[in-house]
Amino acid sequence: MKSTFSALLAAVTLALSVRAQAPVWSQCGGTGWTGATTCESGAVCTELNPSYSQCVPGTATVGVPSATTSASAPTASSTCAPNSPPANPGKLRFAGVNISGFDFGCSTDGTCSASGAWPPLTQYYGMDGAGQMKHFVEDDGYNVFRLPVGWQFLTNGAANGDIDEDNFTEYDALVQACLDTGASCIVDIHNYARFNGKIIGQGGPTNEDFAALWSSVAAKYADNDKIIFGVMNEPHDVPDINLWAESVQAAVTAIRNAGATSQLILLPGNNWTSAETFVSNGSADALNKVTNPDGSITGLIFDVHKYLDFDNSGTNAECTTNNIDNAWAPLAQWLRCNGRQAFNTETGGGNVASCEEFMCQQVEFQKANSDVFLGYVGWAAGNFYNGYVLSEVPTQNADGTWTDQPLFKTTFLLVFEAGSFAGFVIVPMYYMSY
Ligand SMILES: *[C@@H]1O[C@H](CO)[C@@H](O)[C@H](O)[C@H]1NC(C)=O
Ligand SMILES: *[C@@H]1O[C@H](CO)[C@@H](O)[C@H](O)[C@H]1NC(C)=O
Ligand SMILES: *[C@@H]1O[C@H](CO)[C@@H](O)[C@H](O)[C@H]1NC(C)=O
Ligand SMILES: CC(=O)N[C@H]1CO[C@H](CO)[C@@H](O)[C@@H]1O
Repeated sequence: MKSTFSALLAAVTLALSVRAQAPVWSQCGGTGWTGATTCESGAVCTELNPSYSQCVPGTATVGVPSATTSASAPTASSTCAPNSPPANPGKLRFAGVNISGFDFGCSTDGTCSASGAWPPLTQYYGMDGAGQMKHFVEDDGYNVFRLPVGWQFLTNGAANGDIDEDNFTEYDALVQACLDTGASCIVDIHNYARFNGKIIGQGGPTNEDFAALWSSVAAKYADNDKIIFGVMNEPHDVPDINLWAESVQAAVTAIRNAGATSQLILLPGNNWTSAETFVSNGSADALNKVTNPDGSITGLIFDVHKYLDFDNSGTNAECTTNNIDNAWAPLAQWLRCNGRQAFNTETGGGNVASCEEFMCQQVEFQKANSDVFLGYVGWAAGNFYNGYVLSEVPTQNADGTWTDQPLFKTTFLLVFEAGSFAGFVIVPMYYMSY
């Protein structure tokens, strides 16, 4: 009887352990984790931080419970090392918001209608983007703004690098207002890898045209180390990723040769710069070959976007994911293995509870992996009206003070603040839940 029971127990245990094999890249341990703690063949459960262990590709002993794997780096037989985040990640280098307006009228085929651009500056009859940025820095402690603008606006419609000085003066007023706050300022060409429907270097403007644009723009800001050059917003449906990498290379070379030798440059991949498919889509390998003129990769940072709604479109109020398992964890692994870093320059959600929860988890994960993630920039403030689903536009009160949108005030801000977890008193539970 006893032996029969033992055999049965063994069989049950075996069945459980077989069923408990987690697929590669999925969670396999961490604070409060009750799911599978062993990984399927070819992956090893690796502790990324005390609250999150993950199945990482590797040939180390399969089936070691995360509890005994400890915080040490994965065994030498895994595909790369080191692959664990720093023990004391500190805080993210950047956090901030997009200040939208000069990009209005730009559609996803790279057509930017002249009548659409609307400077988010009161002197040009827009909203008070300068005041918003000042508030975000002085009252909230944010330190980066992304300033989207259409190529057509800068050149007054020309598909080359001939800057229209009158139009540039308007855009530069926003850049200078940003710089005046002491923050870093991302100059973002918001053209989806295109100009009026045609793809740069693949039927549209040549790489030389694109380089000329960046040469002109970079020359304006070559002496300012607070400027970050965002090569292109959200390339998508680009047929040849390797040709696109050549276009990006042309921009990088132009920026550096214009005298902007030390600033950060953001390199965008295909599929709307999706963080989720940056590696699988081939963007990572293609853009990993882009270098500075001296052959180094100093200051070359991958640009990735990720929204939290069900279709990653950033058009729905409700959030359905923290993007950790599908996007941030595998991307962190790839970046670490390849000695690279990325910057999440667009993310966001509605000002609702689901977004506060998931955004908090996403940003906390990024912070725990701040060796490979520079930070995040929320979408969006600037010229949006309050009814806009992802509005992070603060409201100015009668006494001149500002009131932030809920998501921006709670989730973004509290997570950004230095190592302290005090903020989670106000947003409880989220930290522990992944
Ligand atoms: C350039 O600026 C002028 C003046 O604001 C504006 O009328 C024009 O539409 C701009 N050009 C483009 C292509 O946006
Ligand atoms: C990458 O995504 C684009 C769509 O943006 C698609 O056309 C292309 O086939 C994808 N490439 C790979 C390797 O998945
Ligand atoms: C683009 O990325 C999204 C997730 O961000 C993914 O669902 C979709 O399949 C990707 N498309 C391609 C063509 O890779
Ligand atoms: C997700 C999102 O808010 N996308 C916006 C990007 O910017 C354009 C304007 O350039 C908006 O129309 C989109 O809604």
